[in-house]
Amino acid sequence: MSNETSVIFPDDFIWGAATAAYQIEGSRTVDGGGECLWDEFARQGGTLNCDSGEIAADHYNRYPEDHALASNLGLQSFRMSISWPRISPDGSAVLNKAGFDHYDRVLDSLAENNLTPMITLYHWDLPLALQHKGGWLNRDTAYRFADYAAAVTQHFAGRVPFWITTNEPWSCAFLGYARGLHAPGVRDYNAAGIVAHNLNLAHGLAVPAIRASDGEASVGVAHCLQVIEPFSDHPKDVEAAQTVSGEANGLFLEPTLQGSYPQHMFPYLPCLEDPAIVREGDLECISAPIDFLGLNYYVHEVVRFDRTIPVTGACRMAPLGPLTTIGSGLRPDGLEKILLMPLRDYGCRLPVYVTEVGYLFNDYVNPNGRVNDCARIKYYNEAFRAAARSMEKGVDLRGIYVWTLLDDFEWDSGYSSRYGIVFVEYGSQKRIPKDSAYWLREVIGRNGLT
Ligand code: IFM
Repeated sequence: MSNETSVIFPDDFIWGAATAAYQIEGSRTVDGGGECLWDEFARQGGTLNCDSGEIAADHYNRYPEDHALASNLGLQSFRMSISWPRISPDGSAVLNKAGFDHYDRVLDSLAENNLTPMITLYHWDLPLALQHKGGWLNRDTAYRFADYAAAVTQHFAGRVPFWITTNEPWSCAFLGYARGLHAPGVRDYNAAGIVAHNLNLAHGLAVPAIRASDGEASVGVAHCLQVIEPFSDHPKDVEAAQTVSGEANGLFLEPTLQGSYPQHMFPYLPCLEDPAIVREGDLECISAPIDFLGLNYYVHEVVRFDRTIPVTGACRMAPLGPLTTIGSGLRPDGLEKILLMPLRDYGCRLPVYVTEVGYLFNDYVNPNGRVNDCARIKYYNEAFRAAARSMEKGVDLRGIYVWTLLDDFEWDSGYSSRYGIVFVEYGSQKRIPKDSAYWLREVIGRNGLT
């Protein structure tokens, strides 16, 4: 399939772009929609400059234009999420018809533009009312999620070939509850473990609910796997790296694929041995068979032991290798490693989609009116080659979704981070395809790289 210079992907390979409701839609509470925990977190100053998703890229109103743009760029599939508080404004069983109507129109527009929908049911916009009842620390939230998943998939049955239950439970749990960077801004490692379990449970409860509603659709989950290397072969560094990898990878892959939690994490996360948290039957539920694995790739880091770090003693070091303009490490080759991880560690032969891959750069419109993001093109070129190498090694990779179509609200960093292949001039909401968008159109056109 590939040699040093050219790579051709299989004929039925899917090229898509991924997005998330809260990050692009705006119009949060119109048509009866409710607030989510990020609205409150932003008001409380948890995000840069108190930025929020209030307006974002105004995709709620501009989706026809955005779908046409995606289609003109050659994209074949559009990964989006449904906003839980638009469907269930207060998280209860009282559902908002206008929310369903909106997404009916969105699905019509995707069909008109020949874009296959891949829909995520939970991309971090928990209804605020549920957050006030304890959020993901409250086990009941997993059951509320399963009810919402059932209602949504019943309504849209037959129109959506791919359902994803939850997106990156690691980020919700550990960025939101251990590092305090994401909503709701808590710093408590064991609490993050409880949240991780409740999110895993939410996934497990939703799988049969989706199957009962929409028997034809494929059901999966999107995990954000991380390449973690020890700083040295000193046993303390090796253990620290294993702990971080256990937190980011094992805590999610192992219950999904094998029905257990990694035992080496128990000393750091006592909740995993607490029968009130991990109840009888939970792990069977979480390991319900799925049809595909979605993998998101961003993190490739080196970890060393540092006794001053609470609980784990594991310190994520400054990134190695070339840095982006904002100082993050660029390691496109790591995509091959995370794609191989489920196969290597669990013998998993499920179809896999790269449900997100992308990077943030300091993009700007130059005096010619262009956004010359050659660093992003280089990144994607190398990442796609890494994906192709994983296929040669046995991974059943079916498609790649770039993160993301439009510049968007990037959570704690607000509007300061630009990940899109299309530049959004937020004041005017003008869309300007970046050079990477035109490059990607050529890659899709020839279904490969030269
Ligand atoms: O913007 C996020 C997305 O919501 C989840 N994956 C990582 C992206 C980049 O930070």
